[in-house]
Amino acid sequence: MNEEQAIEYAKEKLNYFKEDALLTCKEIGDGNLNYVFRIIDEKDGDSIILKQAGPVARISDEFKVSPDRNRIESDILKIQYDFVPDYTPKTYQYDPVMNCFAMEDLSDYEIMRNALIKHEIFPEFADHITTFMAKMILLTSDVVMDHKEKKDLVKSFINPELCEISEDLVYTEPFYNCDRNEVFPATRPFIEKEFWADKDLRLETAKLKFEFMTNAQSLIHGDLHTGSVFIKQGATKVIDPEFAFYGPAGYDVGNVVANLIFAYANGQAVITDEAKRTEFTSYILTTIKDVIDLFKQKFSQLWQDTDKDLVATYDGFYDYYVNNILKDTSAVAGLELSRRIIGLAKVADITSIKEEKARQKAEENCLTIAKQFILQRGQFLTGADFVNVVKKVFQ
Ligand code: SR1
Ligand code: MG
Repeated sequence: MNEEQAIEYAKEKLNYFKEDALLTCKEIGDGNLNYVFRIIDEKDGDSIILKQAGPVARISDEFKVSPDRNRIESDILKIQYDFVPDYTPKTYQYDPVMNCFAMEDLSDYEIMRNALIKHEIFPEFADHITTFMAKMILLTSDVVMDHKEKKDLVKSFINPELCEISEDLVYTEPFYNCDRNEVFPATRPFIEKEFWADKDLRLETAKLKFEFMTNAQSLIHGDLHTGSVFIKQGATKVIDPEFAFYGPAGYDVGNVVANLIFAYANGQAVITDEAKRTEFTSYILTTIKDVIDLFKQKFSQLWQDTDKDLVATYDGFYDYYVNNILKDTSAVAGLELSRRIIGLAKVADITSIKEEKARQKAEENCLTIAKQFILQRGQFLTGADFVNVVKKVFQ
C-alpha cells in the first residue's frame, strides 16, 4: 500500500473512524522489514496505525520473507496483551489478504533507542520490561502450560523465514569473513584477530545456533532490542514481535542487556560533560543490574505462585532452570553485541558516534564484552556479574 491506498483501506475496511472523518496518512516505518502507516482523522485527532508486511525486507530485497509474519505478529500481540496488557499495544483487525493489521497509535511514545541516544533516562524501564519478560517466558512454557496446548502454540508460531534471518545474522555471519558483514574499517584488525581467527569462539557459536533452532522453551519476542520498545516517562510498550517463535527463554533478556550496553557505549563515547556522562552511564549500569535481578525476583515469585508440572517441583529443578536462562541470557547478549557491530543490521547507538577513534573504542569494548559473555556463559548469575564485566572493559 502507499499512503493514499492506506486511507482508502481505512475507509473501506477498518471499522474505526467516524463516517465523516477527514483522513490523512503518513508512512512512518523506520524498521528493516515492514511498512507502517499512521492514519489520522484531522477533524477530531483520532488516529490508528496500520502495519503491512511485504514479500521482501525493506532493508534489502535479498531477504525474501513471507508476509505470514504479519499474522504471527498480530497473533502474538494478542497473547502478550492477555498476559501483560500494560506493556503491549492494543491491536484491532488483522487482514490475511492484505497482510496488515491495525493497532493502537503510540505517537506520544518514542522509540527507546532514539531516546537513549539523546541520553534520556527512564527509571521504570527495568521494572516494566522484567514483568513483561518474566510473565511471557514462564507462562508460555511447558513448566506451567498444558503440554498439548503448548505444542499447538509451537505449531502456530513456526516462523522459519524470520528464524533463518536470526540464524544467519546473529549466529553465523559475524563469526567469519562473510560478504554480507559491514565492518567499520578501523575495527577490522580487531575483528580479524579476536573473532574470525578464534576457533573456540566459533565452536561455541555453533553450539548456541543449534540450541536456538531446537530448544522450543518459551514463546519469545525474538527481536527485543531498544528499537522494539516504545517508551515515555512511566510507560513502556513492547512492539514489533514479528520474529516471535518458541525458542530459548534467555533470548529476549540477552537482547535487552546487549542493547543497554550499546546505549552505555554511546554515552561513554559522546557525552562530553563529565557529570552528565556519569549520570547517564550510571543509570544504564543500574538498569542492566535491575534487568537481571528483577527478572530473577519476578520469575521466582511467579514460579512459586503458579501451578506447575509435577517434575518442575522437584528439589533443585528451579535453580537448574533459572540458571540455564541466565546462561542463555549471557550468550545471547554476546551474540547481539557481536552481530550489531560486525554484521549487516547495525544500531544507531554505535553508528552515530562520529569520531573514528571513539567509535573504534566503543566497538572494540562491546566486542570484548561479547566474547566474555559467549565463552564464559554460565558464570554470570547476578546483575552485578553482568555489570562488572561492562565496568571493567570500559574503565
Ligand atoms: C533483514 S532484517 C535485519 C534485522 O532487523 C530486525 O530488526 C532483526 O533484528 C533482524 O536481524
Ligand atoms: Mg523490528
